[in-house]
Amino acid sequence: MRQTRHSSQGQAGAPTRTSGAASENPLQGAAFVLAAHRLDQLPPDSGVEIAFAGRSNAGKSSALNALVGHGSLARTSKTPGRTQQMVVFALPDGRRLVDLPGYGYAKVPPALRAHWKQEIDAYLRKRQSLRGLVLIADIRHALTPFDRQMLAFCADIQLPCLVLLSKADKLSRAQMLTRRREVEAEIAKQGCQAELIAVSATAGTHIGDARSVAASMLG
Ligand SMILES: Nc1nc2c(ncn2[C@@H]2O[C@H](COP(=O)(O)OP(=O)(O)OP(=O)(O)O)[C@@H](O)[C@H]2O)c(=O)[nH]1
Ligand SMILES: [Mg+2]
Repeated sequence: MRQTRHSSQGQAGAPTRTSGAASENPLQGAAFVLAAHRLDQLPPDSGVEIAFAGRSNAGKSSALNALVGHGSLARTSKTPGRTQQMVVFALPDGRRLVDLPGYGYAKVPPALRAHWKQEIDAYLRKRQSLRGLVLIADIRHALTPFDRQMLAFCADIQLPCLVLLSKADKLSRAQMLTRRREVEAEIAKQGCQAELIAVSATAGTHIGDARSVAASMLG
């Protein structure tokens, strides 16, 4: 049974932070460590890490790259299902970022999908070094049942959560605000105290804000 954590994050919908112009990136210098197919292949469960989760093709790897300021660290692809392992990166001081496989991609064989559901579930429940979840959702689409489960899970164990609505460059400002409000309502419904930020990895919009929250999760 993992211990309960206390979130230091604000309410969903809290005013966006204004650290975009930060000249120093607190997540700078991340490097690839390993890619794991099973939990027991992950680095020892000590120190601290945050994980990136979300539907396949939501933009998890792109968001991770934008946050660490290294455009090609995690592999991205137009084809859903690119990240098929738990890919671990570490900052120079050893704090880790874990890119989880995307869920919900229909073309992934059922056995592999079941495997990842089980591994992600076990990872979230057992990993003591996990300090926060970055949940990435394409701003153009409704949250999936799995996204909602993730929010409920974070609420349940009081794991800090940062929801990034990705690909914000694909919507007008008015559409973006509407989607944001809808997602805020869903977050509140799950009882989750998550930060919510609409970002664009390609345009760099609000990446500095997201980076600050991610860095604060890592402590
Ligand atoms: N326009 C735009 N495209 C984006 C953005 N973020 C990601 N993409 C595109 O979305 C596609 C999927 O991005 P990935 O980062 O590979 O998505 P993922 O969630 O890691 O996908 P899987 O590993 O397959 O689960 C790629 O074609 C990216 O270039 C964004 O902010 N704006
Ligand atoms: Mg990926």
